[in-house]
Amino acid sequence: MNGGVRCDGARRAFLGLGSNLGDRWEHLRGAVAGMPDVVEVSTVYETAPVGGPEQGPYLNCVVRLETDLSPRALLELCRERERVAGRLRRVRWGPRTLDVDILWVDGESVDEEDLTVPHPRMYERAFVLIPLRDVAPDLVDEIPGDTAANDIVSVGPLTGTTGV
Ligand code: A4P
Ligand code: MG
Repeated sequence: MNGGVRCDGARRAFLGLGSNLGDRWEHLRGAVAGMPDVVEVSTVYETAPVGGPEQGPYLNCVVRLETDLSPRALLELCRERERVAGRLRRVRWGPRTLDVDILWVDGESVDEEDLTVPHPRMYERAFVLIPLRDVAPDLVDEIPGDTAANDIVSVGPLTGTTGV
C-alpha cells in the first residue's frame, strides 16, 4: 500500500457518492465540484435504501478520477467532502447528507482498520455496481440479481439536471 500522499503516476480511482438528506442533488453536485482530477461522472440513480433504519430514497452516482493521490489521501478527500456537506454520524447506515466511499483504485489494495480498498461491500450492492458500470464496465461482470429493477431508477446526468 502507498502510505504517502502521492504515488508515481496517475491511475483510475472510483468514488461512490450517496445522499438521502436535504438537497440531494446539491450535495452530489457540490461534492464533485470540490474534487480534484475528476474525468467522468456516472448517471445519477435514485435508489431504495439498503439496510439501516427506515429512511428516504438515495441519489447515488460514481465518479472516476485520474489521480496520483494515494488511497489515504483519497480518504481524507472523502471525509472533507462529507464535512462540507454537514454530514452527521448517528446510526450505522442511517440517512446522510453525503457519503463518499473509495470503491476501487487501480493497482491498490489496502486493509487497515479505518480503510479497506477495494470497498468490501461494493460487489454486493446494485446501487454501487450500476453506476460503476457506467464509468468502468471492465470492473463489473454482473449485478446481484436480488434487486428489483424499480429499486434503482436512472434520473439523469449530474450536470444539466442541476444547471452546472
Ligand atoms: N472506511 C473504510 N474503508 C473505506 C473506504 N473504502 N471508503 C471507513 C470510505 N471509507 C472507508 O464510514 C465509516 C468508516 O469507514 C469511515 O470513517 C472510514 O474510515 P461512514 O461513511 O461513516 O459510514 P458508512 O459509509 O455508512 O459505512 P459503511 O459500512 O461503509 O456503509 P456502506 O456499506 O457504504 O453503506 N442504500 C442506498 N440505496 N444507497 C446508499 O448509498 N449507503 C449505505 C452505506 C447503506 N445503504 C444505502 C447506501
Ligand atoms: Mg462511507
